[in-house]
Amino acid sequence: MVKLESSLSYWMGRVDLNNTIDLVKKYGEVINQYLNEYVPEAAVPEKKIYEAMRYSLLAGGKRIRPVLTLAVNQLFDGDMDEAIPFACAIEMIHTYSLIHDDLPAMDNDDYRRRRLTNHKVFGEGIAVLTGDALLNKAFEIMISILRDGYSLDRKVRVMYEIANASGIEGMIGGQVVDLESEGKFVDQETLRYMHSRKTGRLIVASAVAGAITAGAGEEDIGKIRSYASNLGLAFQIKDDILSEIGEQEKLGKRVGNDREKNKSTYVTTLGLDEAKRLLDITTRSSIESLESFKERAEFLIGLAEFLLHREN
Ligand code: GRG
Repeated sequence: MVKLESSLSYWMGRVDLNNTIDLVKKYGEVINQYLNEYVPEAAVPEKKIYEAMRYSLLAGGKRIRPVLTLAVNQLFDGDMDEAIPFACAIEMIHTYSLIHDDLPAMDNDDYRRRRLTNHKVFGEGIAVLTGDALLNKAFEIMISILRDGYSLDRKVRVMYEIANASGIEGMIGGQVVDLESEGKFVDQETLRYMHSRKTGRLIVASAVAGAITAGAGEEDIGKIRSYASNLGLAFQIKDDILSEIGEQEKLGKRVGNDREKNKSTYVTTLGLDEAKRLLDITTRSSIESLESFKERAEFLIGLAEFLLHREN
């Protein structure tokens, strides 16, 4: 366990990242097992859609969002079984967004998660339907557990968080701003607006889902919301840095795409050094929100640091 200290800078670099990585893997394995069961292979005339869903869903993403849900649930001593369906639903929504984002009508990418993109393998029609099917499945799963186990109120609240974060006030809204910004100079404020919706809101919903399923109080939910919103911003800044100077082999997708498409990113807007500085500040701010949880927050602190140093 790490020693307690109120100063944030004390925490940075003191969490054993190997422990963090081990736990990310463990949570990730649980998620993979459930995803595999939620979307099985099927010997039906429409088996292609199952195949296409599994192709992208089980392609080995980092599972950061569902891991956050489970980890926050555990921080508040929740029952992990109650959080798993929501964690899986979130990963399905995230995967649908990646499939649609890769389509020729959007980012037109050939590689994702170290594989050819969904439309490159199954064709654009099936890829559109695969995204739709994953989004639908996510809600089917959440609705199917409404009557099981603990409080209906809490579950409905989690569903609302997830639906709102994925919709026009969240991911889709941010994606629209992104599409409309192509080829234009975008200032830092607009970048923040866009990314807090496009990437940030689902990351916040993932963490908040963990807190609500565990029955956390409002003040604690607020702290988790603040942690995750800075974490989401840091995640995006890191993504922009990796898109510029990452290694394609490690990233599993092409590098330099954003610049070629004339997209404004934290790197093109601020420059690489300033983007790195902002990444550091934002990561520290995220960790700061966890201060009152003391050593119980060790994994979430490690996760923020893990994302700061990630190479994919
Ligand atoms: C099409 C409705 C719609 C939305 C698309 C999230 C998104 C909105 C597009 C993804 C484009 C992109 C590369 C965004 C940058 C941040 C991001 C979400 C990266 C991918 O998430 P990771 O790194 O991916 O968690 P893995 O594969 O590890 O799950």
